[in-house]
Amino acid sequence: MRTFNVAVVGATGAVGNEIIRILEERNFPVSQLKLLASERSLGKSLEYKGKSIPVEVLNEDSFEGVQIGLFSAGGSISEKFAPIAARAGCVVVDNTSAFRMVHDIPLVVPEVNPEAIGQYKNKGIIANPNCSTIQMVVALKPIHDAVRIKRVVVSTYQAVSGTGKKAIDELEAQTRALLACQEPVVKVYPHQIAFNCLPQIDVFIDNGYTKEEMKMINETKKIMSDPSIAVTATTVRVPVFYAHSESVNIETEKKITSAEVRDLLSKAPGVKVVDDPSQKLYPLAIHAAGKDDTYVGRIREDESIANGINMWVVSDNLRKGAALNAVQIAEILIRDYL
Ligand code: 25A
Ligand code: L14
Repeated sequence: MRTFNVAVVGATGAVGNEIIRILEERNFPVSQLKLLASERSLGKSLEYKGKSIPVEVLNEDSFEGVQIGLFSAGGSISEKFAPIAARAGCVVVDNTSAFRMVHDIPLVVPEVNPEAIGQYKNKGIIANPNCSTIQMVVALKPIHDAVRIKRVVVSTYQAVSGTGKKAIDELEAQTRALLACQEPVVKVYPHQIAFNCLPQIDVFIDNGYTKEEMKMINETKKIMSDPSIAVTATTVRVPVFYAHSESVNIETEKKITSAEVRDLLSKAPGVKVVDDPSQKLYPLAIHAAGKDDTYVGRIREDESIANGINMWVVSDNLRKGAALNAVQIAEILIRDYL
């Protein structure tokens, strides 16, 4: 079997750690695994397939002889180092927002637009979408193909792990402090996250939306190759560690019943329908955490309009929302192109 030299950039972060686990679980054909992070991680080692691999400091020579680079060390690191890696002949799958809306860089969810991967040849870079967008389009695609989606109204309930390790630590520390009647320390988020909901993810822009909301709007159109789909989003941080939940309201061109949606989604790749109100069964973040699928439930017709559907969509934001999607892209890349 052919094997590949793979670099993980941001290996010590929340997403990087998950990438290493998923390469291992899926038996990705790795010949040499290179773990890259900043000077802060120098001296650390991480486990891969029972072996301890030292973390190296990312620099301009890190990509010699590397065929695939999986990046999640933040947008500014990708802006600088992804083109350097590409010039060294390494194909980059980038988890940050740096290149997602660049017209000749493909933005890929394998269940939705795997054919776009071939466009990696333009710049040597493939962008991985935002976590909230990925799980939503996995559920939307089969419905769009069947009855064309005209408009989507989505509200998210996002876990803190999306922000990285420091946010996971902050939710834990604030929860402990408050339960011990102490003052919570607020550092990562603009307000206390423990026992609270924050209707702000990323920064605000001039139109009153946040950048996270605009990512969902713009990325959905690009991945579905349909700029005519109207999307509006409200993204909310909730005190959950792992897995994002979303309330998704859809207006379709042709009528579709909730039974038909249930049937379509139960056959869709990457989706599991969990939808039995009589048994109080619906997707939950605590069940989706650590899993690969996108779970859909609470499927019902929107009785306020002629052709509408409501559903509840849950997936692990570090897995399908980031690391797993990136590794799935790399699997198609080596199977069809490298
Ligand atoms: O800039 P963005 O795009 O908004 O991204 C912001 C953050 O989102 C996460 C990731 O956080 C990123 O930093 N992220 C990225 N893509 C994501 C996605 N698709 C995503 N989250 C969800 N979905 P993270 O904490 O999970 O990962 C950070 C990793 O990046 C490495 N890194 C940072 N600067 C680097 C670098 N690598 C190379 N060169 C650089 N200049 C970082 O390694 C980590 O692997 P590290 O060595 O800097 O950190 C190791 C440990 O130290 C902690 N830490 C981080 N910053 C500080 C710190 N400790 C002290 N002071 C700091 N300033 C980390 O928590 C880690 O445990
Ligand atoms: O655009 O803080 O991929 O939950 C994903 C995680 C943006 C921030 C991205 C979070 C990031 C988001």
